Amino acid sequence: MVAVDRGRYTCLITATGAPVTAMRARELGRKSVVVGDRVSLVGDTSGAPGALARIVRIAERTSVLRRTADDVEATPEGRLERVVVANADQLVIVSSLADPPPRTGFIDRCLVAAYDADIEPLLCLTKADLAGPETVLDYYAELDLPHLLVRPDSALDDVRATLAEQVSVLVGHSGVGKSTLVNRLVPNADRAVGSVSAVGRGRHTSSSAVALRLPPLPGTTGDPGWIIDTPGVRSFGLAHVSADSLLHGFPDLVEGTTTCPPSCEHTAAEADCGLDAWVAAGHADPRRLGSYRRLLASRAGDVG
Ligand SMILES: Nc1nc2c(ncn2[C@@H]2O[C@H](COP(=O)(O)OP(=O)(O)OP(=O)(O)O)[C@@H](O)[C@H]2O)c(=O)[nH]1
Ligand SMILES: [Mg+2]
Repeated sequence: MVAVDRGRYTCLITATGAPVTAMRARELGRKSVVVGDRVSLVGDTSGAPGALARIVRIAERTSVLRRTADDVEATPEGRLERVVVANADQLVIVSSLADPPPRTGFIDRCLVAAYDADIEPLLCLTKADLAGPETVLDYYAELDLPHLLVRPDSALDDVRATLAEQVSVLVGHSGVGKSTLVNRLVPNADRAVGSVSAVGRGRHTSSSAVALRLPPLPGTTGDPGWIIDTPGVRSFGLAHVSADSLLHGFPDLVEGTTTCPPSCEHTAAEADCGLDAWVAAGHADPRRLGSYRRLLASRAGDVG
């Protein structure tokens, strides 16, 4: 299933790639169908104008990317339906280097979500024509986090190679250039692109997730992969991730907890938390520890 609009699901037939419009069949019960789901269809699967098939089964998912709109409930965007994508292999965290500026706190949250969903994270830094990536890359220096740099005139060969044979989902703030990138990668994608001036006033150019098949790579017959464009988000709520699992988003800190006393919660209030010594010894960036502890605190309801 590649797109949904007001209860009408666009599905592509596996063998032919032909689009079919479908609705949920009653037998699905309360199960939601999300972009990326592999589904079984019955009824009129001709794809003719006006034809409507029914989704009767959702195949077991290899991954589920969840986002909880937990910490922005007071804003209109916070009440938006959470973004959920199924069967993605790669989480492409899109962050512009300027306009809007990068926010490592947001990227850290996406990393937690990726590790929690068992999806490989990839950092995609856009608008490299406006600012350099050094500050962001320095922050992630201790992490084995692959990254791509995108500028309006870059050839995108490295991007295409990284997306090949994968189902990749783009996530990021509004205005960072997700749809711009998708339009460059997929001719005829026709994703609406916004102006950055609208960002911050709660305007999102893309309003729903869409999966698109990437065009074949020149000179190869391999699977070029799929890319899923999603609407911009203000925050990446992690209420569904347990406090223990939060640490998985910080692989640079994990080893530092081996010297912690039993049942250490790793907060700043823990007198003997091993993470303080780990950072003091230069094994990890103190800003990463700060970010981890802010996440722990926001889960406990101390900080927004
Ligand atoms: N200078 C510069 N501008 C860019 C680049 N990529 C995108 N933009 C501009 O950034 C603005 C927002 O781009 P979009 O692609 O609509 O951003 P988006 O992430 O899809 O935003 P939402 O759909 O709201 O989540 C547009 O005006 C683009 O032209 C880039 O590499 N450099
Ligand atoms: Mg967009």
